[in-house]
Amino acid sequence: MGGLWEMIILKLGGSAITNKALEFSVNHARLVNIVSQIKRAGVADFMVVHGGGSFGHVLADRYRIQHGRDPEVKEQAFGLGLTQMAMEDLNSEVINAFLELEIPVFPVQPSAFAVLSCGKISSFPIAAIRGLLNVGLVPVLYGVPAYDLKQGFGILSGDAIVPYLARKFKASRVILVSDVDGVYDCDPKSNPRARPIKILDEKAFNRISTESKRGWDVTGGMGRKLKELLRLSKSGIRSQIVSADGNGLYRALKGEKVGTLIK
Ligand code: ATP
Ligand code: IP8
Repeated sequence: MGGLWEMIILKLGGSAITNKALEFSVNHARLVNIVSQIKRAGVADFMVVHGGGSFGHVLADRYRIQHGRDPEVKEQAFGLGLTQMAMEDLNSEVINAFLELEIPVFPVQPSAFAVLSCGKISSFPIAAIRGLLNVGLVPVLYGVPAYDLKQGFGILSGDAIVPYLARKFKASRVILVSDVDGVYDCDPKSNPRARPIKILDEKAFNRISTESKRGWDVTGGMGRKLKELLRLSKSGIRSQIVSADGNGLYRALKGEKVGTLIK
């Protein structure tokens, strides 16, 4: 790594890299567009976290994994493994897309070491991630089902991993890639008259709606994401939400104020 620490954390939203309306379907065009822009921008120090989209969320919802161990849910323990495997399938697709463009990524599976307590991170060692960065690799983490001290197991969202890593690695910036080109005053997918928000602070957040039609999102959707990012901005780390289509990610990586800035 260079002398000046310019760590960027990129979250590839499940809404961007999968086809939400189709179970277990990767949006290859978007994935390739995202990775090409990262390559073109020539970023040096960064790590990637991706979400679940139509892979993890569908199964987590089916087996109610986010609420913890529940004897009422048929074959729930079996569902835990299936959810993890679905996330590994999606992670393989993401890893391959980066390797094809000769970006030296390395998959890091958080359920192997993360411990939750009531769905929140209780322990998440970062020695291996730091080491991988130091030898020039780009760690790629992802949302997973994970062991939980209080409820047996739960879901560790990529949206919780992102601020955790951002604080630990004193990230300079966080960029989230989505299937929308930023935050609006309500879901632009259900309201064509939704108005874009350029800068989102606490006050603006309290005036917008983050209700979404996506029935099987188990980790809180846009509302939870924005709460996490507003909290992060209080620690001095700014984030930005940009579209996975077009060249918004490239422009954001180059420092342009595209999409929505959270501060
Ligand atoms: P995943 O959790 O699978 O990783 P993601 O991080 O890409 O997905 P979602 O949690 O699906 O993102 O949130 C993005 C979605 O939020 C958009 O597809 C949009 O429909 C919805 N949404 C709801 N309210 C708003 C809003 N006010 N502004 C913009 N998008 C919104
Ligand atoms: O999409 C959730 O991660 P997220 C992962 O980042 C699972 O919230 C397994 C549902």
